[in-house]
Amino acid sequence: MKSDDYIRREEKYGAHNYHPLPVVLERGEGIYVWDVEGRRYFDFLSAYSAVNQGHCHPKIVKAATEQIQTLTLTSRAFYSSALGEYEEFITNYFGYDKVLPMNSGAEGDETALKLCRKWAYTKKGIPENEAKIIVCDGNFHGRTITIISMSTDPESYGGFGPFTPGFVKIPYNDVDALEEALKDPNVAGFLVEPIQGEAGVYVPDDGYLKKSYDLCKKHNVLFIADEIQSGIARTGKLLACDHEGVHPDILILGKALSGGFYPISAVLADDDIMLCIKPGEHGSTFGGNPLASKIAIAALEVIRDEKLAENAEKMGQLFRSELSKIKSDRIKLIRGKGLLNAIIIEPRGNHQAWDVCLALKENGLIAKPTHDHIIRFAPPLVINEEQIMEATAIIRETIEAL
Ligand code: IF1
Repeated sequence: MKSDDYIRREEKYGAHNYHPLPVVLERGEGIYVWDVEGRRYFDFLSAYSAVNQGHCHPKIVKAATEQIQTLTLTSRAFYSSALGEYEEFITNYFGYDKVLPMNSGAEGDETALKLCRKWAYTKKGIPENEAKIIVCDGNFHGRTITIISMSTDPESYGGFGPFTPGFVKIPYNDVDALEEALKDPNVAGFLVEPIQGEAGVYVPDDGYLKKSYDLCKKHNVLFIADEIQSGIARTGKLLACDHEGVHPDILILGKALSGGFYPISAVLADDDIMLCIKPGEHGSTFGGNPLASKIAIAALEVIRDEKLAENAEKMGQLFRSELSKIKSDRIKLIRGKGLLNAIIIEPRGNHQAWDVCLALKENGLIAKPTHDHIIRFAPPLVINEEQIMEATAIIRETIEAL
């Protein structure tokens, strides 16, 4: 079978909820993936930052293989020998009392919302069913009904109503708007992405997170950070909040928590918040299973042992400085932090970000447009200097040839 055959088969039997770039991948190693014709590509998406550790990292493969032959799932009806080890490891790693393990990122966000509401009624004293959570315009937290109820993107929420109430939407990167919204005594939490991914790698002003955190403290409101995409070394620190010394009240992790092996998400908080949820009030069949526990430990060890945050910082600076040398009026702006970057394309005729991504693919680098005019560049964090130079040369030649 050729690429076209694989594509036609997916079109025929799969729901049409995606519009993938026409490349059919079958193998990955480190920063590279190979298609079914054997062509190699630089992976500049990293599965939306889920494979920060690089594809099929041998240490994670080893941990997963050992555990998959031993015990994969017990359910939470019983204890397992692996879960406690993982819970101790991850809480020490991020500096929280407790963790609540889930699977997808959306479940992590849902868990954080439920935890925040429970805290509002049992600790803050907000009247039952009155709690509000502040969210930001342009947010992306996943695809469930409650999460799209927070969305301001018609593509995400359109046609899927009725929606979950209890959210207040304010502009992102706007401390004054937050201060105003916090005047409502029924506000329980502020949910924010430290860098907005889907919005187009939108980096807020320096100080935004710290000022927001301080305002939340002043009003006894929980600061909830969705670090599913920005966390786990992607932006040059372990967490994007670390750039401003902010320790969120509730931290949501996903994606690279598994190194791309398996859907693993986690919500971290201290006891006064986490213990608001009692036995039987929340959970999932797969969350915290032995396989996930061992994979997540290995994935986080790789981040630490290979100093991937430091590498993301260094390689990110090199990447942006190389991109800034491109002589083309088609690039309007380069922005990002660490190895979470984007370029804003000046559209010309029918040539949009999508066409640039098609041309990049032909030249051996795959990346994904977000909106019509933005291309996100987020390679695995194991990338080295030589590979950055090679990849930026591809990007330069592609864009200069347009
Ligand atoms: C898709 C974007 C990335 C996320 C944050 C929660 C979730 C995500 C900050 C939900 C998921 C994804 C999912 C992916 C596209 C994608 C994405 F383009 F939409 F914005 F990464 F940049 N919080 N992000 O970014 O996690 O339930 O998917 O595990 O195909 O929808 P999930």
